[in-house]
Amino acid sequence: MSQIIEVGKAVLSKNDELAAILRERFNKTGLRVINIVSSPGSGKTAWLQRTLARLQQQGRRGAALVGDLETDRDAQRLSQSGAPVRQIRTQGMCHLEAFMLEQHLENWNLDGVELLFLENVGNLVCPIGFDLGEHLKVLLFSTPEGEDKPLKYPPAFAWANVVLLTKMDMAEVAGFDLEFALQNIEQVHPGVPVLQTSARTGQGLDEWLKLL
Ligand SMILES: Nc1nc2c(ncn2[C@@H]2O[C@H](COP(=O)(O)OP(=O)(O)OP(=O)(O)O)[C@@H](O)[C@H]2O)c(=O)[nH]1
Ligand SMILES: [Mg+2]
Repeated sequence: MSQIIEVGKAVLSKNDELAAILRERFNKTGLRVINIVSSPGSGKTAWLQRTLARLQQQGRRGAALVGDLETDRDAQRLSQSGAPVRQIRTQGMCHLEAFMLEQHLENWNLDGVELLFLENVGNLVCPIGFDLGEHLKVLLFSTPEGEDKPLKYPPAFAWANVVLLTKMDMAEVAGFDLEFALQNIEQVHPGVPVLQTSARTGQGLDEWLKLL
């Protein structure tokens, strides 16, 4: 049993070492990196499509690296913005790790890119333990998932620097109790900023871009 814990620690510290190297590299080039985590289907790709399109309009440059177990469907969606995009296929792994970033950043010219978005694998548990050298940790939580998710998955909410409540356009039809959800987030992570957003209507996009 103790050996299993030691192996786990070793894997994590190896990841942390590489993440620290990546962060230093990002800092040297001025690239700001944003790690986006949520359960599957909370709207990470839809929100990034909106974000990348708006950045393009403003003459700012964003790029995205997106992780899924299989397919390049999300990379195809994100590429429609005209931004540089790469897909990571994790082949069964439920999170991104620093070594995957290192591999996929190789020979990728990101000159002039200001913001690199990492869309993590859809999962509220696994990605939390793996530093990717990011500067900002963002957790998405969609209204149809239910108000109790912060209470059931506290590490994910405690991890985040900012929480985005997504699919606000569906709140009413989902019977979403906004006040209760906000209370639960506050209970798990007091003071964390929460943005109310919708990729469908664009709600919250200005606030989000200001924050970035
Ligand atoms: N009504 C509504 N639907 C949305 C919104 N954002 C995303 N969706 C829909 O929700 C579904 C999942 O959205 P995605 O953007 O693929 O979610 P994701 O988090 O990237 O999913 P994975 O990458 O599979 O984890 C799609 O059918 C989207 O069209 C929103 O703000 N409002
Ligand atoms: Mg996605």
